Amino acid sequence: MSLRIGISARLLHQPPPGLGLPLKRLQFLESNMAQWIMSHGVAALMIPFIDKRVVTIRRRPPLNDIVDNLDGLVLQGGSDICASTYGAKPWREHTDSDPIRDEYELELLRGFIDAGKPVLGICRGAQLLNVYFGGTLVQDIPSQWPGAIAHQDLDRYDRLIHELHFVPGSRLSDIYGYAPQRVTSIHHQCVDELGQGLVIEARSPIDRVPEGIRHTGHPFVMGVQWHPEFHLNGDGATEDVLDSGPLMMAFLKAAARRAGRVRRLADGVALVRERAIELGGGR
Ligand SMILES: [Mn+2]
Repeated sequence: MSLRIGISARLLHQPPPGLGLPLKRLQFLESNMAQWIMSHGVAALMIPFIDKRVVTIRRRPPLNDIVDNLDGLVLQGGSDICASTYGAKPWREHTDSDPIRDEYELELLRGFIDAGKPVLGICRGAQLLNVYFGGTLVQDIPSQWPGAIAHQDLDRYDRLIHELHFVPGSRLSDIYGYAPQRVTSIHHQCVDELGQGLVIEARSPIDRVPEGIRHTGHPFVMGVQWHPEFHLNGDGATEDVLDSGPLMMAFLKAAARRAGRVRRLADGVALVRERAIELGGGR
């Protein structure tokens, strides 16, 4: 059976008029994300959000059941993380943040990290990883990071591209080498104080804005600030950008390794038999 990769949902609590579902909450998966994962021959499955405050939902599967059925987690990008989620005051009165999604994704993260399964956070997902491990965020790069280059342009969207350098000795440099790369940039927040056990893997070279983080105590817990899934549009919008394939392959290799370990443990009898054959010098 192919690997199964869970993806956290983007939440739309109040869909705009015209979508045909007024007053209904939507959860969605951005198409490029599904294509990026499934083009590697594995299944991508969105893990829906369940509102614990809705009393009519009497039973929901425990988190462990969901995690047991999946081999890894990808966190989609999206709205800002609430400043209160990491104990900060919001940088302005009205922010594009969603405490419900924070709570939902932090719970998923806990499940996958506790189970030792690989996690890949994209954009907001990278920031959420930092917050999960106790880190903080720069809430608005343009107003709070002197000398910062443009990391977001609402008109150009995924056509905004900047340079990327990998940190010496990083896992990303193992995957990609040290040549300067070009990546999409659609964010106005970034990692500030690093969470416990995390290291910076990549930076935007001109302003030193962190663009990749990794946890050193887990086989594969990584966050990238760019959008690898938008590097495959094939429409000429994102030419000469970093190849997204090797990053997905590294993530999936970690997922396969973790899944293999579990299978061997579950199938102890077969393992013992294999060892007996080896010891007996049968082969
Ligand atoms: Mn950027």
